[in-house]
Amino acid sequence: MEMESSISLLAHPQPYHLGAAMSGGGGGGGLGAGFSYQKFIHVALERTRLHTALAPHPSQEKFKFIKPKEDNTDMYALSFSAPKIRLLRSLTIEQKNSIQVLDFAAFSEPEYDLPIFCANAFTSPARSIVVLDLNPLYDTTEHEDYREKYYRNLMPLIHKYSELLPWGGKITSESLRFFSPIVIWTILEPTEANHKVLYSAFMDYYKVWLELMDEAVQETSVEKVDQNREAQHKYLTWRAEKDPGYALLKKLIGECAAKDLVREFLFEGVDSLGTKSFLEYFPEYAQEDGTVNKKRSMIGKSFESRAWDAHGKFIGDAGDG
Ligand code: BLA
Repeated sequence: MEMESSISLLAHPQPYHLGAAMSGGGGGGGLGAGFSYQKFIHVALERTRLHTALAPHPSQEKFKFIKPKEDNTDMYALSFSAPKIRLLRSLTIEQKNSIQVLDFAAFSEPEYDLPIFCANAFTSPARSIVVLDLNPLYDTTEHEDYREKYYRNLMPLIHKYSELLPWGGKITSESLRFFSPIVIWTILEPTEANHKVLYSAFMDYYKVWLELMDEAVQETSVEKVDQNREAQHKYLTWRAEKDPGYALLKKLIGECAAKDLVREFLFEGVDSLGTKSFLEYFPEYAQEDGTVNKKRSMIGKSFESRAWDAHGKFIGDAGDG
C-alpha cells in the first residue's frame, strides 16, 4: 500500500500529506488525521487516470471551496467526467477528532449499463458505518441477466471480506434493492486495523469497477440507453431525497447549501436525466396532501444477516440463524 509521493492531486484545494493517512491511531484509539479518507480518493483518482482521461466536471467550480460553518471542519469536493463516465465525484468531510466522512461515487454515461460505484463511510469515535458496493443499475433479484452479467464472477470478492467486514445488521429495507450481492454493509470499530482493511476493500472494489468500465461496450439501442438513463435517474432521485447523510450536511452547511450540494453535486443528474418525480418512482411515500413522507423508510429495518447466498441469489432473511 505504499504510494508514490510525486503524485499531484488535480484541483485539490489543499496539499495532501501522504504520511498522514496510514500513520494514524497511535494506539490511543483516538480519531485523528490518521483515519483520513483523503488517501482513498487520492489513490482512486490516480488509478482512474491509468484507465481514462479525467476532465473537470462542470459542478466542480461551484463546490470546490465549500466551507462548513464550524471552523474545525473541512470539506473537500471533487468532480470529473471521462469518455465513459458521466460523473465521478467525491466528498470528504473531516471534523477534528470527531468525524470523518467519505462519499465517492461513479456514474457511467447512459450508453453503458455499468453498475454505480458507491463508497460511503461515516466514521465517528464510536464506529464506522460503511457501504461499499457496485450498486446495480437494475435490481438483481428481478433482473437475473444483469446479475449474471456483472456479479457472477465477482462473488469471490465478498468471500474475501465477509469475515473482516461482517454484515452490519438490520438495515432500512428500501436500501437493499439498491445493493448488489457483493455489497459490503458493515459497522466497524474505528481502529487503524479496520481502516486498513477498508482501504484494501475499497481499492479492490474500485479496481473491479475500472476494469468493467474498460470492457464496457456502448449500447446502440435507443430503448436500452433510455432504460439505463431512467434507471440511473431513479437511483439519483432516491438518494437525493433519502440519503442518510443529508441530515449531517444540513447541520454542517445549512439547509439551502445542503440541498444544492445534494442535487447539483453528489447526485447531479437528478434534475436533468429524467423528469419523473420522487413520488412517481416511489409512490408508497405519498401522503394524503400529495407531499413526500419525510420518513427514510416505510417498511422499516430488516435483514439481520446477509441477504444473498454464495452465488449471489437473493435469500432475504432466510439465512438468519
Ligand atoms: C447511516 N448510511 C447509514 C446507513 C446506511 C448508509 C445503510 C445505516 C442506516 C440505515 O439503515 O439506513 C448508507 N444507504 C447508504 C448508502 C445507500 C443506502 C450509501 O441506501 C446507497 C443506496 N453517510 C454518508 C455520508 C454521511 C453519512 C456522506 O455516506 C454524512 C454526510 C452519515 N450515515 C450517516 C449517518 C448515519 C448513516 C450520520 C447514521 C444515522 C442514521 O442511521 O440515520
